[in-house]
Amino acid sequence: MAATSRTVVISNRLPVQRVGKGPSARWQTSPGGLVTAIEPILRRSGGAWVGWTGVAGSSPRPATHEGYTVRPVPLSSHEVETFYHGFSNSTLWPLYHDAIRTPEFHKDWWGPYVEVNRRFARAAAAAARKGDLVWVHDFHLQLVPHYLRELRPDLRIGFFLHIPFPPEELFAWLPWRTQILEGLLGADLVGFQTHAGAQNFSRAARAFTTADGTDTSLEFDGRIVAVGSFPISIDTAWYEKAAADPATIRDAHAIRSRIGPSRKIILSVDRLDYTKGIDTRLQAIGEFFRRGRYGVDDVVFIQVAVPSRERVGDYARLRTRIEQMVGSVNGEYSVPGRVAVHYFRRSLQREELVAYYRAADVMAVTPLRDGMNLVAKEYVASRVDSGGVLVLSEFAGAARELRRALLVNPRDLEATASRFEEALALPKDDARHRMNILRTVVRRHDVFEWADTFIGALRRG
Ligand code: ADQ
Repeated sequence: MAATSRTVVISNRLPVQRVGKGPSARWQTSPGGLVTAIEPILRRSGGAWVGWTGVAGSSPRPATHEGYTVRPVPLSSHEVETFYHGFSNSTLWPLYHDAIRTPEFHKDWWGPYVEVNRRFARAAAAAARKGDLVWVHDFHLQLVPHYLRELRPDLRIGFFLHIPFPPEELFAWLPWRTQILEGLLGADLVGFQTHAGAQNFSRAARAFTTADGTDTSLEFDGRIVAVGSFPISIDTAWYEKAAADPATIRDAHAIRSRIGPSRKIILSVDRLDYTKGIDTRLQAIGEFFRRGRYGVDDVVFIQVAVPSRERVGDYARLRTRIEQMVGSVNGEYSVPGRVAVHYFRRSLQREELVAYYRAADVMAVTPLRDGMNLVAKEYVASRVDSGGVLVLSEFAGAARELRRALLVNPRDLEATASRFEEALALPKDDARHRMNILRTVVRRHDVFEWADTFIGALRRG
């Protein structure tokens, strides 16, 4: 195995869970997009994955799993509060998503953010061999490139941001804006979901640091930092296979017959997060039924939402608000035996999700702001029958690639309700044509191509 070809991946959460106790304890891969894409690279070339287990307190020793080293980084319960729920989820997350919620700026969250980033950098420095490629992921770890370069100038360091990078005027709010930018500029390659994200970053770097250059190449501290867009994707072949499985087709039929075979289904699937626009979408659904072109005998709206970050106040309030709104739309429009909105607050198995995707006539993916949004791509990949219509927010990164979806401004409730009507009435040929074009995009650009392109660009420099 060539020493230069190894990769060290750093993400806030490890892609594995510790199962069992005592001597029989072992690591088990948790299913997810990132690990699906990156594990094959690590398996092929060896390397390490550095991250937190998700449990506060001391962490297990590094161990070998699937041909690479799993290196846990411990977080204390105070750091979980300040670094994770605080600075990551209550400062950076809202700020980077157009300040949909007001970001909180607290000095006593910043210190732990710095300290945890330094710890991740030290763990990565210990895991990496001379000449390894290092790939740092996401907003929790934006200082890692800088600290890692201090410790290990021999490494090639890449950074990928999964969420949007905000426009300069918004980013300027951050009291620690220069430190964050200098943290990122420690990398050789900084990648974003969209061209706009890359451009926003380069502009902010020129405005708030000594970096100089173009939107794709910055000179900083005597080095060149490449900047680019690398839209993430999904394991398209897995979704196609699952969607074509007779058991999935049976499950999709079962969902339809339970709903009422003559009724059309509008479906949404989201993490329960204010960026996903679930409450705004419910308002649009209310408007849709109010207009009366379609009633509950014709259409049902299904919202599947998996709870997340419930320790953060905004999320707990959002959940209450959504549940009140579901009640309100149903109170207004449901009739005996015909509910306007089905709301499932739970996580579904991936195979179950695919059955819902296959059952849905219209998929409503209407986040207020989203780095990419993989649900949109999963829906398209699952429509091996070329059926279904995707209604997609202009403010999801996915809208840059999935241009033949019915695009919508989710804050325009009238326009969103009209898009739902249009989607339901779209002539079959037009719908199939659009879906086939979307399918070509997700087949050509899957998550493996994404990872190879990023690693290739990092290696080339
Ligand atoms: P998220 O905002 O978490 O991540 P998103 O792209 O919306 O990511 O994907 C969510 C994933 O969770 C999808 O794979 C989906 O199938 C799954 N999921 C959602 N609801 C579920 C449910 N009820 N049950 C089971 N699974 C469910 C961030 C950024 C995104 C970016 C991704 C990847 O915010 O913009 O696309 O990272 O870079």
